[in-house]
Amino acid sequence: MVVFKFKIILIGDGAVGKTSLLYRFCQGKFSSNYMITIGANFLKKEIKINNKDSADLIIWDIAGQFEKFGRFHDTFYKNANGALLVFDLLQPSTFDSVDKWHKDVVKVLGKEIPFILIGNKKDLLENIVRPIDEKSSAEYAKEKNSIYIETSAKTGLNVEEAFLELTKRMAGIDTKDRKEPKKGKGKKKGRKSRKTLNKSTDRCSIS
Ligand SMILES: Nc1nc2c(ncn2[C@@H]2O[C@H](COP(=O)(O)OP(=O)(O)O)[C@@H](O)[C@H]2O)c(=O)[nH]1
Ligand SMILES: [Mg+2]
Repeated sequence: MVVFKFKIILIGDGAVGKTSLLYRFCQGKFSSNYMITIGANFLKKEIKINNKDSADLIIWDIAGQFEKFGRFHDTFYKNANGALLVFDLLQPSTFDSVDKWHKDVVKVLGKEIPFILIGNKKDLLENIVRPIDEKSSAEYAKEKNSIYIETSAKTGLNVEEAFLELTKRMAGIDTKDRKEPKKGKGKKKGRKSRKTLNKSTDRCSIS
């Protein structure tokens, strides 16, 4: 029985739906009002990986004014274990930025971290021709040893799945080289000693 602790960062251009994905994952809701993230919000959420393991996730959401590349990114990325790299399925320029975001993380952290490529706002794709070829997104993800998932923060489609898939990858679960967190570094906690996260300790600072 393992309780992992992971920091996840939500990255991608402005208005692709990062805050909405977080809001959906955290509260199961969607708001169509444009939400500008002020500062860097984060929330904690416990997720069950399987009937044996779970993870305490701390998910960081980058602020609108810092979505442009700059020095602040160092603080935001620090100690991140994984990332959801989000683009808007209707805005090709946001897909063009994906590689810049990927490179920025690798440059700042000095290493690759697990990430999932997210094409968001799938609900808006009905009855229109896709502006971004699905194959290009899947190929980009595969090239980087990752996977591609299409989500909708509005309907909730694949949102939990995306976080779960990332968590499994960070934990090395379902892969041959499963990484057990090291003992004595506060990363592995027994069920008994672990403080259970509940609504009052969850922090969801989005309004
Ligand atoms: N239809 C639709 N709109 C979305 C979706 N996700 C986000 N939005 C809208 O897109 C806009 C930008 O979303 P936001 O979460 O603030 O993007 P962020 O800047 O990346 O954090 C808001 O008006 C959201 O309501 C989605 O899955 N479907
Ligand atoms: Mg935001």
